[in-house]
Amino acid sequence: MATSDDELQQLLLSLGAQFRLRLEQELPELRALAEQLLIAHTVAPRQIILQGMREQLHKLAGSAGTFGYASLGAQARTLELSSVALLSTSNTEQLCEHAHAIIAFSQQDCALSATPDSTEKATQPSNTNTELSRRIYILAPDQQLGENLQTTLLSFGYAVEHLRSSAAMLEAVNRQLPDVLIIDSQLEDDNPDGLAFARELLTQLPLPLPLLIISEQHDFDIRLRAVRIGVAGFFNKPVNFSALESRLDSIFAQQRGEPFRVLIIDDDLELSKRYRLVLDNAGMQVETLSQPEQIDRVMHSFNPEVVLLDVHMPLCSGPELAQIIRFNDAWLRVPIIYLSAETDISKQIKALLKAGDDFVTKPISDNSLVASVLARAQRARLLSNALSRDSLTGLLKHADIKEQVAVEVERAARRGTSTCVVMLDLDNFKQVNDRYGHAVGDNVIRALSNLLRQRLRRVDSLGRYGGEEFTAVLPECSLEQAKRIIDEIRLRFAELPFIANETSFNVTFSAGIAQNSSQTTASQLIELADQALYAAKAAGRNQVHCSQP
Ligand code: GH3
Ligand code: MG
Ligand code: MG
Repeated sequence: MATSDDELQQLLLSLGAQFRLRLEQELPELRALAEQLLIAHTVAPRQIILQGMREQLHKLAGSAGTFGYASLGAQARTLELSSVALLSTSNTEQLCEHAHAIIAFSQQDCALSATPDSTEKATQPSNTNTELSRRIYILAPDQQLGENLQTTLLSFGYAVEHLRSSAAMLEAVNRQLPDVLIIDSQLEDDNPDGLAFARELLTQLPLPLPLLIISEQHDFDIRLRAVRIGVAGFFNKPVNFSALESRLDSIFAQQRGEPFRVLIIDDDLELSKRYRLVLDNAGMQVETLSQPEQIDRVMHSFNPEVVLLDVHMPLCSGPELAQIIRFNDAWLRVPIIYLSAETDISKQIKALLKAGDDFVTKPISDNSLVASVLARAQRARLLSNALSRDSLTGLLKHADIKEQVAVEVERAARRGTSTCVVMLDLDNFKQVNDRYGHAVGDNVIRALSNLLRQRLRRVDSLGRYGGEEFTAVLPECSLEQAKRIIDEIRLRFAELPFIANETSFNVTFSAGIAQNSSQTTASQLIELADQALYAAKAAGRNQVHCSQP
């Protein structure tokens, strides 16, 4: 794959930025674990919490250094070791001390800890946005447009500031970095060229930020200029707010991404170890396999999104193994990249014709390996998401969330942990559609799914169960915790203003929660949660009920 140095540099930069976003999500998760540890009074839950901490810290320790967070990585390593050391202790004082150390660690400023040179850091703007809302700055001279866009995006759970001049934008960016910039191509400044300002601004930022342009102009030239600055979206006026919000959503979906799962099959153990290290460092999750006959087991248990396959192996060749993989319909979509010292083009083509999608010639530089795998993995995930995710909300579809509930219920049964299932339904939603139209109703559905996504943890799964009905499964979560989280989301949602026909209105939802016991099956749990939801509706709506175990 031909990738220029500049592109690679960009890629590595954007990986760095993605890593920072990951930190912004993971540090609060660590903090939450530490808070749980402070209130856990018996051995078993303490051990589960410490294990969870250990896993998260281990990942951080392994990857932070590569992305320029050396000191953070070192601190994570120390804390990881003390988490392990405390696994068998019952000394409450030590555990409290550890929890407080983790809380202090989780509160550090991600943007600041990134720069190795401490004198440089002080002059850089910091992003202290540790709350979960994404921050958006809009630069648009038009007061009405700015306000309307602001209100709409607020209702989707974003933190939004509307600014009317480039000076105000610079001031805001220096105060706190946003997650996304939206800039009008025509300003009312001394220099009215919004794109020129945007380009200049992007070069000054300490990390690459996604940029959307809104514009009165329709010509090819302006769009070409926008592409050349690297914008993530271009919207003509009158701006279609819902299209713009969808774009934001897909930008954040990419950033939220779980690490890509990559399987390396090579009989050269040294080489696969090295590849593994490189891909690990780029934030991917890697498994290696040196015995081709184990392919089925690994494909099943690891479920890779990309397979890197050596061509010459003693027992069977790469193309043969690729064909065996393709025998299974479930794995037809997994991209297979051959890794080989073979430079004979005709042999490469033969291998590709048998099965497989791409060829990478050994030796390959670390950067090109990361770039090749990343490009394939991103495409594969987009495709797979397009098939299993609901197009309006991006959440799992009915069948997929049901399957996820089953997976979590089984896992909880094995581990003896508590899992909660939540059923959630918008109140009197028919009226919303009747009064304001179906399109506005769609926006409400999307706003709720956004809010749920932002408020729930990364380990929680969320699906659109039906039209205006959602299902969430919260692993390792007690009934009380689930009730508290969902109630908090309920209150926030009820406060969100929606606008239609120049008026503002609010919508509420009701929810039912059920907790697993040792015998409950996934479908029983969904049924129990549904009954609790029904009780919440019957009791007057806008409330959360728990199924009584
Ligand atoms: P309740 O409080 O009892 O849940 O009242 P409700 O009006 O919400 O309940 P009902 O189930 O009778 O109506 C659900 C409505 O949701 C009916 C349907 O038109 C609407 N709906 C379902 N899917 C969608 C969708 O994708 N978009 C929009 N805009 N509306 C939808
Ligand atoms: Mg309803
Ligand atoms: Mg309904």
